[in-house]
Amino acid sequence: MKGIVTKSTGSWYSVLKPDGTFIECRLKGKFKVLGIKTTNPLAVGDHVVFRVLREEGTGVITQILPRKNYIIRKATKLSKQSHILAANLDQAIIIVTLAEPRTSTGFIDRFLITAEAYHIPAVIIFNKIDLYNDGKMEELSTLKKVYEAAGYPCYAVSALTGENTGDVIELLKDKVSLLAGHSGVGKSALINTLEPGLDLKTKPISRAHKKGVHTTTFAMMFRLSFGGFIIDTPGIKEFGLYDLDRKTLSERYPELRALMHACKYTNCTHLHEPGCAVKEAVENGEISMIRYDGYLRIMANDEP
Ligand SMILES: Nc1nc2c(ncn2[C@@H]2O[C@H](COP(=O)(O)OP(=O)(O)OP(=O)(O)O)[C@@H](O)[C@H]2O)c(=O)[nH]1
Ligand SMILES: [Mg+2]
Ligand SMILES: [Zn+2]
Repeated sequence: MKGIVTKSTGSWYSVLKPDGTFIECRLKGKFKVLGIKTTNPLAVGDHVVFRVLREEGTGVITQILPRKNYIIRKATKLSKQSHILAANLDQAIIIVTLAEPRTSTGFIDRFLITAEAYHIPAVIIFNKIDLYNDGKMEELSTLKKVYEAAGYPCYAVSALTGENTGDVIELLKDKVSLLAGHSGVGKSALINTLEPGLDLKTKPISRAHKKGVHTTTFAMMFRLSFGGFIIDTPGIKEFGLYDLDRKTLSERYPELRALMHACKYTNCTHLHEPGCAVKEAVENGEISMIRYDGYLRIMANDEP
């Protein structure tokens, strides 16, 4: 029988069967998928073949079907361990906030770079807008412009008041979407607002550290009543780039990619070469300084 992995905790996987019910399964033998070294051979969203053990009422996964795509990260920038967040996605959504816990543009960019590397459409949702003062609202409008110009749809919502969450329903409808972001940005709270029946656990951020307290502890996929699936994930602190290649990094920036053919040198790194169309576009404001600075920082040294 075929099914979809909706939850993975240690050695057990919840698998959604075609009839809409779930079965707890174990994995049979050792699986090496696509030769990627990861801490998890199977991820939420994986399509699998399983066999039912009648007596136990559980199942054994015997095969992982080919993945349409997947999104992977390193535990930290320096870590050798990598982790598949989810597989077979229609879109990857990063939830961020300019309130607490604040998300840096560096973190956003790393997420977007990874989504680009795996050709998964990425979206940014700014949450907790009910807490933004005038200064933060201005900052929001600047960042929205920056990322929309780069080609990423941006939403600004409040999971608390429900403001603009109707637009998010349109975004999610009939798609498989991943929600990722720092702990405490409101991933689970947003899902609860969109689908109140789920009643996912949420917790206030720590007053002392102004950070989330890692309430969600494993990734889980839910069916949305209005159509589609959503994957809630545990908060992540850092988004380490798996398989970073500086030679092709600029191809992971849509707005740089669009200009690179106009550079004088075909192997232009857009750092210091003469006749660089990217640098020119940064200088005349067509490419955002925030994005270009972030590109320089990753190129320079903060990755192994
Ligand atoms: N004011 C305000 N608070 C919010 C909003 N969204 C979420 N929160 C609060 O932020 C806290 C953290 O929300 P969670 O949904 O638990 O955050 P999470 O991203 O799922 O965190 P982890 O599961 O730890 O990764 C909770 O106290 C929420 O009530 C919002 O739009 N406005
Ligand atoms: Mg959560
Ligand atoms: Zn260039």
